[in-house]
Amino acid sequence: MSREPKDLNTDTAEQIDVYDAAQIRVLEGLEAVRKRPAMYIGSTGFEGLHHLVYEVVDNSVDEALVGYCDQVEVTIHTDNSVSVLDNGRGIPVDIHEQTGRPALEVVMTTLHAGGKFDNSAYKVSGGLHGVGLSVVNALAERLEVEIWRDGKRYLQQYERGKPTGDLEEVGRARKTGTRVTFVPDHEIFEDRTFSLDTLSNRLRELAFLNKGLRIRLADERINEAREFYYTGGIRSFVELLNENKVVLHPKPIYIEAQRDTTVVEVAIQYNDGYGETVFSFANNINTHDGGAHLIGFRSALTRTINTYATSHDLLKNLKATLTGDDIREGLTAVISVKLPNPQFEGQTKARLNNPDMKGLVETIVNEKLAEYLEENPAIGRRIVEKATEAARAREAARKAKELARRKGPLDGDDLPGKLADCSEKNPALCELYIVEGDSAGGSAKQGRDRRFQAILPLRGKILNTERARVDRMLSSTEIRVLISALGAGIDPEFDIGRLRYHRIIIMTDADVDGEHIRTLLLTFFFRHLRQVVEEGHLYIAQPPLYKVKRGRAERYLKNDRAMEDFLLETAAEALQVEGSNGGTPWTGQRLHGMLRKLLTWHSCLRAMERRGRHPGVVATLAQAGGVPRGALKEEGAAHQFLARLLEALRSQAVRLGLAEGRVEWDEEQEAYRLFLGFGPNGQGQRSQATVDQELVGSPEYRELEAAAVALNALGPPPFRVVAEGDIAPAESWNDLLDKSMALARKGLAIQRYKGLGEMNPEQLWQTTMNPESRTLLRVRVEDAVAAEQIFTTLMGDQVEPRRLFIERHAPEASNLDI
Ligand code: 0RA
Repeated sequence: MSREPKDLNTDTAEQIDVYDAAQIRVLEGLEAVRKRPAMYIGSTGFEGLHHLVYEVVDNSVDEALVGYCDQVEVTIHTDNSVSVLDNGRGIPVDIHEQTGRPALEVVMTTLHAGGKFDNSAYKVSGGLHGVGLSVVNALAERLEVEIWRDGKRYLQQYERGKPTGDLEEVGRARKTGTRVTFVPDHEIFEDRTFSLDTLSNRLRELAFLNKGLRIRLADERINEAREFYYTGGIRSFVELLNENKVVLHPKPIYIEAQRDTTVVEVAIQYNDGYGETVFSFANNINTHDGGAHLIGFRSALTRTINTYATSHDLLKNLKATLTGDDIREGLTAVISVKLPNPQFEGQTKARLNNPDMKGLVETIVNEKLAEYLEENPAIGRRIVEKATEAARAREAARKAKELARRKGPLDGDDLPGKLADCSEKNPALCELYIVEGDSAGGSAKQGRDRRFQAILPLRGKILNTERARVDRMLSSTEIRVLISALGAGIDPEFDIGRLRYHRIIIMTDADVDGEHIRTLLLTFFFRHLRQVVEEGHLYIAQPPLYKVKRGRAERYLKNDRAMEDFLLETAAEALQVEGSNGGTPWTGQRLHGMLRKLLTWHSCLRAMERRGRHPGVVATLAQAGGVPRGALKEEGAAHQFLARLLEALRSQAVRLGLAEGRVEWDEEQEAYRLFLGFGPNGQGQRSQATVDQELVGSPEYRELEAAAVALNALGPPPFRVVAEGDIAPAESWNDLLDKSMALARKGLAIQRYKGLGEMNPEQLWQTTMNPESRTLLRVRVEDAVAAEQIFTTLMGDQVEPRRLFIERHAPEASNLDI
């Protein structure tokens, strides 16, 4: 790579003109992104929010694809910000001739700034991927880029896409790399809570697809870290998909070939089940709807295995040849292609449409798979045997279905007696509640709006369909009733166009049995009516978790978070907080804001304590006016800072013991740090703490400091919490929060619901069925890999992994959310 120094002379009139013009275009570009964010990131909901992270990570992965980066670290901070750090070459910082601005700034502020600043060998066009860092920047209320390059460390900050200052050189550097930290804009994203599991799944997928790339993910909110690193690449992916299944051959079949700049990779491993699990990717993007590469793969698989079977005379007692369906029974495979200029098509841009990819994949798989089978005849024979069994079973299933049809139709012409149907006939307006048990079914029937809500009570546990072929499945009455109520038939005659309800809502109790039934139903939909899930028709009802009563007034609260909000509101209405400085007491809205800040204070402090920080020191630091600017940059300033902090800590000496401290140079962070030691306290314990750049620069510390500034308005403790007829003194901020919450709970009767049966029809309607007031969870297949595993583990026939899974997830089992 050439890195010739650029001419820094920008003060000619001509250049300023060009710069101004370019700058205006830039701002217009990013304005467009802020006006219509969904056009660039798909949505401003959950998916769009996470897309921001993927976009940043993709840039680091591009750097890995060209061989300059082998580590990426993603961190979710406590304030909803995320940072992505890589050890690539660092985004270039030299001056861009056309604009006279540093390359970094051009990359961050120009839509599709490709070309010279493009490190990607496999550029993605079309779709939502590869929209660039500038889109993330436009949608971030704050974004910071840190670059290590050419022995120097650089920093620049932005707000809503606009630089708040120039790119600055801030120190020396021995390494190279880039770190992007951003806070999604609350004006754009309503809910900014990142999901660790969702990010995990995508990052794990990326680690599989780019073997040798080490991806770490840390969640500072719960102090958890994960690492994804697979030297086996997609082979390891297939092994994971088959984990806990009985496989027909111990190692996946692996094919890899490169033609010009196009790379094709395929990993295949059969298990003894009946399903087919195939994931396809193009340039690291999951092509959910397949496309040319998948078609090429399938056709090569069918052809090669038939050729092999015929030439080795393995189809003796079979009348016809093996069909594609036969050959894909029990197949687990991952196909990954990397090509220049991929074309993505279809509604969700999830199908690869480059026509030559079919032929290319087909040729490669034909050749290499045939070779593999010749060299591994035992495996070849085992695969053919399995497909032959499938062919026979398919014939038996066809007969069973005919029989079942004679027992009663499956297509909804003749509706089952247990179904309480609705009067509306337009499926788009109709809802079907699948309810556990006859008694809850009875309440639901009375409580519903019969115009558009139908109720289907199911008795007890339905059949586990994870390991059932169609013939056995159809021998279960409950399953037949369900299929016929839905009206769309079942594979291979399934027709989503005939689905009678566009909202299918699973409503079960929040106990262990309810969860089991819900999982069985999800298994059935996931394995046999996948399209219903994919098209967003499946939902889970959310009955409330709490009922709160005060006198005769009742409220329902859906979860713990809602409970917390409710208690805050109640406290703000009923209480009055007095400071020691005799100012106006806090009440109403003002008190509400203050209590929120107390909660923030409390939770940030706990988060930092979990990460090994000294809570007493951190609290004192934030309370005593925070960290002066540059206090760790210069030795003299660091000593003054230390003296001030020690002074503040001395007033806490009783609790902490006598403090002493020193200033040290922190090589790693290239800044000074304070080291503090505490002599024996009241209980004779000693302790120590450091205050360093990492601490004071962390988002949760900043949040803590902001909370402290607001809370300092309370004046020094003690405070008084005054309720009707009650006065409680509070000795500290934490004590104030505890006492306020305790007083808010007084006079409330809080009931935690266990089952739907505890509600009468009117309550069930109000809380769970009325479209105006209910919440539904939509079931998504987005996370197909995790779902695959959860179903295999929970529903498959190996007992030990299931026991482990349940043990591992027991604490969260009340909220199993697939
Ligand atoms: C353009 C050119 C070069 C590197 C990068 C972009 C780059 C971008 C990102 C984004 C996140 N991490 C990144 N790492 C690198 C190559 C510059 C050179 O010639 O050294």
